[in-house]
Amino acid sequence: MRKTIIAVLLVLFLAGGLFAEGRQEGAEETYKITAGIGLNDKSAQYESLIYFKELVEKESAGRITVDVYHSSQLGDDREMMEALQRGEQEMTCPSTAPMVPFVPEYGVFDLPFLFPSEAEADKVLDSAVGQQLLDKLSDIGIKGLVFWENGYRNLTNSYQTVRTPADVKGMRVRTMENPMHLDAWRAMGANPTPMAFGELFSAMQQGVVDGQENPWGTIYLQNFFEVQDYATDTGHVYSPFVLMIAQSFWDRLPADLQKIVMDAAVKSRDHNRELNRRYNKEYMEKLKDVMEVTVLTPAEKAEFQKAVQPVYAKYADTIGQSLIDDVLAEMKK
Ligand code: KDG
Repeated sequence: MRKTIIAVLLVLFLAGGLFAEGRQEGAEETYKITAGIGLNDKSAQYESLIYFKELVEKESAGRITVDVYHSSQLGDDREMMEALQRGEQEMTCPSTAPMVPFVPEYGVFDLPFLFPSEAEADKVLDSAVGQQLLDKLSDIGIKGLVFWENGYRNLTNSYQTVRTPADVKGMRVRTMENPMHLDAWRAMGANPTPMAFGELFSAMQQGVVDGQENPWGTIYLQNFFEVQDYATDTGHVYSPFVLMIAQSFWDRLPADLQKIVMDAAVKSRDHNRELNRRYNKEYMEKLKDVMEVTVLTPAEKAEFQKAVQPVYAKYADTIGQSLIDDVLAEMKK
């Protein structure tokens, strides 16, 4: 009798071990990445995620599958980051601006007119300073993989040509959910209001806001020109994206699969920047056919730059002056 009980316990123990692993002996465990983004399925962001998916699925020979959801189907940037923290979603790719409530240091990228060119942005984002910022995400249960690009943001509005800060006086401009963006637009004289991306189109359509700011590709591909007649190349801030994965998921991945995901992330970064830059150029041209696009002279742009200067002093402490200095030094290298 005793022997039978021991034998039964042994069988149960071994079976339990197999079930806990979630696989049959001899078969390899498979993993699923559910990835969500805010932009639609025409965006460079979506195409880059598909590129990442195809690479990972091919290189892992099907051990990892990636399911992609666009157009905020899984929630807005903040909600998706929270889902990553809870381990309920594996991947997302927010702009850095709505990440600031999670990690204040990301505010460094919200400093208006920080990066004079995309090349300088790449230099900083791919440097040790950029890596430190990606690593900071582990404090909040997220693994930062690489920086993708959203791009330089430009103002659109529904009622008039904008050439000077005086032209935005009182304009109800939607911004991302970020205090520095609100302050920058207040400093320019506008009446900004923060809002998740998924609510923006109908807010413009219903006249809840007069304007918004986003890269050219987004303005075109999200059909914003249907509800906005005027655009100005303010280029007031360069908006990076961060491709990120739930830390709890990452920690469960075997080392060989972590390498496949990381390698694909790096490849997707280069692909994304190339594609996004091409799209932003092409779609700016296309927008000229469907709305009035104003290109500022350097002197006119300088007016906007001057108007937002107070933001630098106000946020130096929150971001950390030494981080700002590191970013500026990296840019000059
Ligand atoms: O997935 C990214 C989008 O949700 C969002 O970050 C796009 O730039 C954006 C905005 O204006 O909210």
